[in-house]
Amino acid sequence: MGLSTYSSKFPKRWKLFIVLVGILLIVSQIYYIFTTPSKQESIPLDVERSHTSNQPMGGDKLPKVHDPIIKTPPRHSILTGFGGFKSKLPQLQHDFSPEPVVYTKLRESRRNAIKKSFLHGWTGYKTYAMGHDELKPLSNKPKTTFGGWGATMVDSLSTLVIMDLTDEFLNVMPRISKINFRVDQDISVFESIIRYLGGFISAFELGERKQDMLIQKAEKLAQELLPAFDTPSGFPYHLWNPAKNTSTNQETLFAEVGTFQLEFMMLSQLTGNTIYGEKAQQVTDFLDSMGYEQGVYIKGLYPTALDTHKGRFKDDPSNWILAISTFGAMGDSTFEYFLKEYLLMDGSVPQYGRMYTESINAMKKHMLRQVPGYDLLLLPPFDTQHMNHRNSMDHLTCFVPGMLAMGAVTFNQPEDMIIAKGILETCVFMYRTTETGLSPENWALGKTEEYNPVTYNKTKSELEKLRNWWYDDELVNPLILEKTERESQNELPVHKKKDETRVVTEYSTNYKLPPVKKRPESLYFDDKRYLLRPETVESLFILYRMTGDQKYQEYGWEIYESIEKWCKTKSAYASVRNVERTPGEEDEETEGFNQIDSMETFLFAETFKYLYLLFSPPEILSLDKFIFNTEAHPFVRKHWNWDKILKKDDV
Ligand code: DMJ
Repeated sequence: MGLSTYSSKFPKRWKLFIVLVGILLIVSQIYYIFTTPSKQESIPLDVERSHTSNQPMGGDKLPKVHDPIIKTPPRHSILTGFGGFKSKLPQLQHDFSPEPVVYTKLRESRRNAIKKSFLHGWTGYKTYAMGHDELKPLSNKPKTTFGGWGATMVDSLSTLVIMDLTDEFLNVMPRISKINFRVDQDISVFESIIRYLGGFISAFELGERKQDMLIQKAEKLAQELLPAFDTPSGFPYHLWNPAKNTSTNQETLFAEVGTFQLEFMMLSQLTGNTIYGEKAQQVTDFLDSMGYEQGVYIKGLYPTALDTHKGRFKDDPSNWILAISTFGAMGDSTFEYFLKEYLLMDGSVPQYGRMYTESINAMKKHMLRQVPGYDLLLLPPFDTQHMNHRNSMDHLTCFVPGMLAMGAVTFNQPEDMIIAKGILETCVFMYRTTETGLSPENWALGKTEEYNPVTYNKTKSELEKLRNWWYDDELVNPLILEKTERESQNELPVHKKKDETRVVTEYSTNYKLPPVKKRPESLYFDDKRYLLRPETVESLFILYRMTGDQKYQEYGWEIYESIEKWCKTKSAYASVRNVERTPGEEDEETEGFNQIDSMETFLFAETFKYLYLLFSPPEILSLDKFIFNTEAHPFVRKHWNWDKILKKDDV
């Protein structure tokens, strides 16, 4: 019997009833689809962009987001990362245990205090210098330092999102949309990339890709900068004039040729235009291929000064500074980007990991110095041509502990974690030992010795004592005792084993840091200014997130309190002239005492952000879900598709 015959036997009013029920079911289904919240763990990120020409290249396609931005509870916020992402690499963050309520209260009160400080500086900038690059925090005058495009405004964007300052974030959008990058000025390619380009990309992502204008601005800026890469070597010029399309000099620095790859790779992903990522890869390949003929004397330890036309490091035997390799000013962030590129690509490009480990192994072999009897490690510049070390270290080098700690876990190098902690103790010591509790810009230690894991952090008498068992027949070789302990540990499940990098989280509301040790005799300060720099708090944030050791939070809080005490001005925050100087009887305590009329944009982009994150719940901006560019702008980790950019099977 056919369906039609069957249905024709149905009475008319039943037919009508069935049709009505059908319509009701369809309508309720449609209503359900549009009103029920997504069951995915996080807000979908891969929203199709409204213009079709530049589709994102990421693999995971998800529906549009309809919720209002930012004000979503943390668990479902983009700040907890891309829900579908699980890295193939080892987990970086410590497994934090749940917090007791009293501790949460303390942590939150500190986090709020830091947000208030950020707002104090931000309000000053808005009041006196909105749209300019910087505010001079004593004279309340604007200052042009980076093209006049509003560097503080753009560098603050990702922090505004992270601190849940949605209105402030939205209020600056109209100004940002008006920025014109084609100026007749020499602008720094490096600074424009890390502060502006990184700022736009990160804000676009953290704003859940709702502000298309941000990615359009990023691309506009990158288009202005692309001609600066048209050099014989492919290394970008140090300075570039977008209006004249020229550069005035052909010299550049190691840090400047290796600190655009993350931003350019991300830009290619987000716009679909592969040119940026290709440029980035070309430069990395060129660096990778450089050897003795190009001025690299030790594999992995690249010197500082480069010639963009000749495509080699600068070489002049009479100028000792040229073959210097450093993890501080002028070298720093290229080493950082080797590791972070490896992480961004989730380990799929071994080249970056190899380049990173080559550099770190050479650094450990040649550059690292220890201070007898202290847990301090010094990482001074090294003359790769004459094989000798310098005595000084700058605050900029203090990003290294964070980098080394992440590398230690990524490449399973436990010793790197010990070194990270040692260098971080040095950086923190430079804060804790001064009158103001702020670190100098540069310090030197006359008496150091080569880093030696066997004798590191041991005094002469401790070393002597360690051998006492030799001469006492009653005593047993400590290694035999240790072995017995190790054997008993082996019976424990893996996650309970004692391990340098993972300790049980302890939460105390009354944590007492040990008093600072006496200064080593040979310590002196080359440059006593504190310029509001972030590197030490950056490493404290990373080390805290990786170890769960509360000591790092307490160090950070001390630093924050010193910034509040000595850097705050009526309108914002100022750099400090001399970290050793506090008002004496002879000093009139006038406003601006010991302060410099300068507030760099990284105070907003980095220093306050890292301090805030140090006291945020650990799932916010987890190291396993985000990569921070060198200016602390977070980029989302996910399974991007790199094939189109790299166009090769094995790099
Ligand atoms: C920042 O602009 C970046 O971190 C850069 O890599 C070097 N240092 C400054 C802040 O000190």
